[in-house]
Amino acid sequence: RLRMGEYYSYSVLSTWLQRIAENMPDIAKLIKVGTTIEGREILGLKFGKDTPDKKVVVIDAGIHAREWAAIHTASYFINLVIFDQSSLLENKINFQIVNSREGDPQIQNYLDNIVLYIIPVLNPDGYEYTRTDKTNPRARMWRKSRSPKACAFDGVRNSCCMGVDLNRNFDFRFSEIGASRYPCSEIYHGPSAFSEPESKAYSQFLASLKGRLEAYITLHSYSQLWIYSYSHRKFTYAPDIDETRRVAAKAVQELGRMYGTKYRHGTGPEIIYAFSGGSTDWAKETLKIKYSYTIELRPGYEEWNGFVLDKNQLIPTAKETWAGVTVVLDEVTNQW
Ligand code: 0X9
Ligand code: ZN
Repeated sequence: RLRMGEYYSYSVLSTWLQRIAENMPDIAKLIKVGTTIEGREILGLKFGKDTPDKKVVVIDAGIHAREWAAIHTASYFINLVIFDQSSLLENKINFQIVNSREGDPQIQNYLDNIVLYIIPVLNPDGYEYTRTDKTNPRARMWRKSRSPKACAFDGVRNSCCMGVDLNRNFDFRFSEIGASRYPCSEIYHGPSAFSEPESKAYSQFLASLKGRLEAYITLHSYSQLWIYSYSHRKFTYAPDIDETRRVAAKAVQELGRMYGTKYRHGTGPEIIYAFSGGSTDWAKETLKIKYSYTIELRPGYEEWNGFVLDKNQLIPTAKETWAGVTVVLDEVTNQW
């Protein structure tokens, strides 16, 4: 078990995921989404017995390198699921129900009824780069992937920079709005949709679940927002927007009940800004997912540099987010 409330390197996280899968094969399976530009494996865990009729929920984090609180939150979710499950297993093995903690019946219910995937770091190259901040102070604020330099004439000179904003590289209204064609921009969308191995592999992974994928949640930071489709233009919604809104409203209410953290919900242009090429919009449109949410975790938008979240806020952030996420999981598990 990893002690929560800390930040870990990608290699520690990867080993942790592998160990969980090795030691608890009945609970978790290791999944390999793909390989990054620098050769790292994008790993995740699959929970719940897979039968073809079961609905699937996918939760990811870390598509943006500097959003460490999101990566911690996804790791916390994994810990939550395996801890409750393993205590349940121990009970079974030891035939010792007395004195030992029962597995959380709510989590047990999820795993009986759905297949849950958690991928804690979609952009491990970027994440590892942000962790070199001891020697390179600017690295902590890196957002993009670490793809090789690309160049473009910006009106003054030919500028070359590394990295693509993977959350602008999905094939949903690619390059239309809120994205840049200049490689030195933080929101550089890349040369073409799915030009990057990370976003391409991930889209193929999600597409392989088409028809069964009922909810897709991507964790970001920060601003305390619960965002749904579509983001490219105001007043542009999917047909089931009322249901989407209803569940989002309920989720932020449930989230706030724990510590009073205030979230707002809405589409991108309603509550922050318009942009295109993001994962949730692509998933909503292409895979026709019912619940497709981007969650911007703590702190609030008034904070100046909220990407660096104090360690003592990590566990509360993860806990309240789980409370919100359970609203979505409940909708999926209780709908037949
Ligand atoms: O710009 C982004 O990619 C997200 N914000 S962040 O500060 N984490 O970079 C915005 C995601 C908004 N999502 C949708 N409007 N779908
Ligand atoms: Zn982000």
